[in-house]
Amino acid sequence: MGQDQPRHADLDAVVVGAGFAGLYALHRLRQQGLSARIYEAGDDVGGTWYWNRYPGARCDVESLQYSYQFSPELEQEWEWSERYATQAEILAYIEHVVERFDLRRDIVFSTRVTGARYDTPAGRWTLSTEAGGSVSARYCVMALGCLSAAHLPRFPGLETFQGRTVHTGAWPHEAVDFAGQQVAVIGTGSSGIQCIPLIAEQADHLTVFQRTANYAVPAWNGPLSAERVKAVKSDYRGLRARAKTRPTGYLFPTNSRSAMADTPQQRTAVFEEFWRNGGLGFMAAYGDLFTNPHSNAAAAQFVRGKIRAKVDDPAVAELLIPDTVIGSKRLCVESGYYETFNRPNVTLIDIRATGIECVTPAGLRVAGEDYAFDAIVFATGFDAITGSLLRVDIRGSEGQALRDKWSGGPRTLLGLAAAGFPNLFMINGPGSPSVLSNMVQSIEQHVDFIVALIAYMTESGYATVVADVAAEDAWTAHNQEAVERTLRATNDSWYVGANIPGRPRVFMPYTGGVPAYLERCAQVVADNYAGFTFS
Ligand code: NA7
Repeated sequence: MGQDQPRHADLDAVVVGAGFAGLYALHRLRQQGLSARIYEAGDDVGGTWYWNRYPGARCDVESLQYSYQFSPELEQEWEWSERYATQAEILAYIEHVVERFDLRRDIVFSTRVTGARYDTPAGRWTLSTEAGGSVSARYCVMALGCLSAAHLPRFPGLETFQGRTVHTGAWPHEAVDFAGQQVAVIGTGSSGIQCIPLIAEQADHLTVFQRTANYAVPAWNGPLSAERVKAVKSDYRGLRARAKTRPTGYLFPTNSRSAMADTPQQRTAVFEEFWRNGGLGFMAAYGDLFTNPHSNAAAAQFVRGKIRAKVDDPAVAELLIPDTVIGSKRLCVESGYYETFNRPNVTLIDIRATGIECVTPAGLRVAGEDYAFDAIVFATGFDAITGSLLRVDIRGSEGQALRDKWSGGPRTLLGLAAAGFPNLFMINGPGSPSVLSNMVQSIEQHVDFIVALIAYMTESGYATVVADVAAEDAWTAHNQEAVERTLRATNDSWYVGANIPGRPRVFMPYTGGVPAYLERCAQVVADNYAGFTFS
C-alpha cells in the first residue's frame, strides 16, 4: 500500500494477515456482504506456513483435523497424503482454498501494517504501513498468528558473522544447501527438533547448542491409508462435532483415569500404548497428567527411559533428558531426533549454564571456546501469542497504546476483544484456547463469533462495540484461576513469555479447554453479548 496503492477508505473491514485466520475472515466477511480486504506482510498467502519452510517443518496436529471445516465440499475433495502434513502440503492446501473461494483479489501483499489507530469521532480504524500508506475501515480484524513474530535473541557479535544465518521462522524460499558444511543449530524446541535430523543428513558436521532439553514423543508419521481417509470422510461432521467435546478441540484416544489409580506395571503398559500411538495425544494417557504432579512425574519418568534407550552415549542421553514437568513446555513431536545424536557427524553442546557467549566472524564462542561454522541456524522460537500484536502500534479510543495496556500481561475478553479498543477483534488472541487447541478449528470459531457479532450490530443499528472493563477483568482473572489448577505454568516457556526479555510472566492461552470456552461464548451470545457495550 505504497504511493501506487489505492486508498480503501470505504472498507467495512480490514483484516491483517493472510494465514488460515485472515483468509477465513475475508471469506466470511464477504459472505456477510461487507467490503473487506487483507493486508499481508509476506509476498503470498499462508502465514505461519508461508514463513516456516525449514527442512522437516510439519504440523503436530494430524492433517485430517488440521484443516477447515466450513466447507464440506472442500473437506471431501482435498486429499492429505500423510498423517502429519508437511509445511509444503499445508501451504498447497491454503493456496487451493484461496483459489477455490476466489480470495486473492482482496489481498494486498508485501505490505506490513505497523500501526492501527481508532478515530473515535469517525468510528473507524486507520491502519498505517511500513511503506507509509494507510487504509481505514469500520472494523479491524487482527489475524496475526500466535507463532509468527520470529524471535532472534540479541547475541553479541551477530552482525560480524561471515557465514550464513537463517531463522527457522523466516526460512528462505529457495532450498538452503548445507552439503559439505559445518553447521550450528541453536535451539531445541519443536522447530529445532524437526530440522536437526534433516540438517544432520546434509551437513558435513552439525553442532547442536541446547539450553534446555525438551520432551519429544514419536510422530510415527507415514502415508494415510485409503481406509482411514474413507472412514473420516464418511463422517467428517461427526468427527468435527466429537472434536469440539475435547479439551484440545481435536480427537485422539484418551483415558480419563488417574495415573495414581494404577500400579507401576499397569502405568507402563498404558504409557506404552499411548507412546505407540504417538504425537501430542501421549499426554492423554491419563486424565490427570496436567494436574497431578505424581501422575505427571510418572509420565516424565517413562519418557526419560525412552530417550535413554534411543541414545547410544549415556552422557549425551543424560543431556537430552529434561528434568521438568512434562507438558509445561509444549510437547514436541519427533521423527528420528534422538537417534540423530548417534551419528558420528553430530555433536551436542550443553549451554544451560553458560549460554552463547557471542557470535564471532568465524562462528560461535561458548564458555571461552571457539567453534567455526559455515552456517548458523537459529531455531530460537517466537515472541508468541502477543508478539505479533504488540509489534503493531495499536491505539484505542482514547489514544491509549495496547502495549501500555498489556504492560503487566495481556487483558482480553474471550481472547478476541479488548476494553478501550472498539471494533477491533483478535483471532486466537491471548485468553483463548488458541495454541492449546486445534488452531484451525479455533480460528473458524472466532471468525464465526465475530461475523455473527457484526451481523447482530447491523440488525440492531449499532456502529460500535467494545469490551467492558469489568467483563475483561473477570475473564482475565478466570484465565489465571484456570491455569493455577494445572501444572502448565510451572516452567519457563513461550506460553508465559519467559523466552522474551522483559515480558511479564503471564500464562497466555486459555487452559479451561475448548468445551468450556465454547460454552462461555455461547452464553455471551445468548445474553445478547453480555460483556460488550454497543453504541
Ligand atoms: P521454542 O519452542 O520457543 O524453542 C526455542 C529454542 O531456542 C529453545 O530450545 C530455547 O531454549 C532456545 N533459545 C531461545 N533463545 C535462546 C538463547 N538466547 N540462547 C540459546 N538458546 C535459546 O520455539 P520453536 O520454534 O522450536 O517452537 C515454537 C512452537 O512452534 C512449538 O512449540 C510448536 O507449537 C510450533 P530455552 O528452552 O528457552 O532454554
